[in-house]
Amino acid sequence: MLLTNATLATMDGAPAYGLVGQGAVAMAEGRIAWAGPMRDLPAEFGDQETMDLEGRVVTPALIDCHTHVVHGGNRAREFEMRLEGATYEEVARAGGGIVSTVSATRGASEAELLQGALARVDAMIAEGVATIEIKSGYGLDIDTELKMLRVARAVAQQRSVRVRTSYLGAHATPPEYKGRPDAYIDEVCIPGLEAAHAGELVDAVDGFCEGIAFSPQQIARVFDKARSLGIPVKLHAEQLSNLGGAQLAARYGALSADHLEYANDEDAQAMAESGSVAVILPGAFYTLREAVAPPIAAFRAHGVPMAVATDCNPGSSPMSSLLLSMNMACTLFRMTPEEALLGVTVNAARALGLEDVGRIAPGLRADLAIWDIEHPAELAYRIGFNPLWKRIFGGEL
Ligand code: DI6
Ligand code: FE
Repeated sequence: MLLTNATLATMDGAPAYGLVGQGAVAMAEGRIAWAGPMRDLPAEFGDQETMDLEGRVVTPALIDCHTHVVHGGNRAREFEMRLEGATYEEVARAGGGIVSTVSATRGASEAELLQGALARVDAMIAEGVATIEIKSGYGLDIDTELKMLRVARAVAQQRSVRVRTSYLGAHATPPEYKGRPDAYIDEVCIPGLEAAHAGELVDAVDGFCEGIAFSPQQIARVFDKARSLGIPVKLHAEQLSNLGGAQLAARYGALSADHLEYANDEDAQAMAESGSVAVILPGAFYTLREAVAPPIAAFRAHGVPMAVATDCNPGSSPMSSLLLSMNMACTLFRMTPEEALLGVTVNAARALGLEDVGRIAPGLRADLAIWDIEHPAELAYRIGFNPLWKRIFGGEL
């Protein structure tokens, strides 16, 4: 297939979105065969099925690199409690929060979990998303963690979307281990990781390093196991306080550290040195009405690549719109629209360790989004409006 009369935002190296006016993209066997100005199109690509885009903007298909779309139940009641004055941490300490989603997830069948996840995934696909990261972490027992990861894999069977899984056994201490987080790490989290890895269910290992979750020392034990199994790591770090999670992640060469509201200049420097991506999650900041924004200027100054994701989860970010995340990243954190788009393409791919998506360049997968807009800045600019025209996944419309 050949796309012509396109405005290409290739996101491939060049500044200003890698914009190419009057562009064309040739695809073959699910890959991008050629992309550039129409006038330079090699003759060999000329005689294929052609779609005239009449100037529409083509970007790489979007990548949501941090989600918890597989979960049972919802937390609308907790939303009400927080509106009545309780904080996120108070709700969590009172047995609500993550642990209430754990009960609902344990109680749900695989089919029910899949049905719930697909509704959220469909909303993402409708906005041009073609790769989604999905975490476990609402099971907190071995069987339910494995169940969540199987459901995550099943999403990719049921829909034209690519899924990368993260094992998040170190998300919270379940009620049956209350006050014994170290025992939970030894008896459940690490054996669960081994079992999930043996079942080929794990693409990365994640953790939640926070006062209401796990200490850097506890996370380090999980990361040591990940390292011995050859699995890359990432970490929810400095979301509500600074415990040194970002620097821990950097020491393990993490793919990413995520949230980072309380990260500082030294954290940014350590992440730059390790090449870890800063995953910015404005939906959680917005929902929890946090006051401290992540140090975007420090990430920029140190050259830390920034990604943007939904964090789609029932508690702190009940949001499935990646376009809205981009808008929030700009409005709340002063990222530029170009940084936001890099954050859901190039840098989101990097946060997942993927090299074959996120840019429009020859040899990469033909995962593209075609938008009814005139300029790529419009993607971050509008609120609650979806200008997707068509999506191409592996070369298929
Ligand atoms: N940080 C978050 O924002 C989510 N998990 C995490 O570690 C929240 C999860 C939840 O509240 O259910
Ligand atoms: Fe999260």
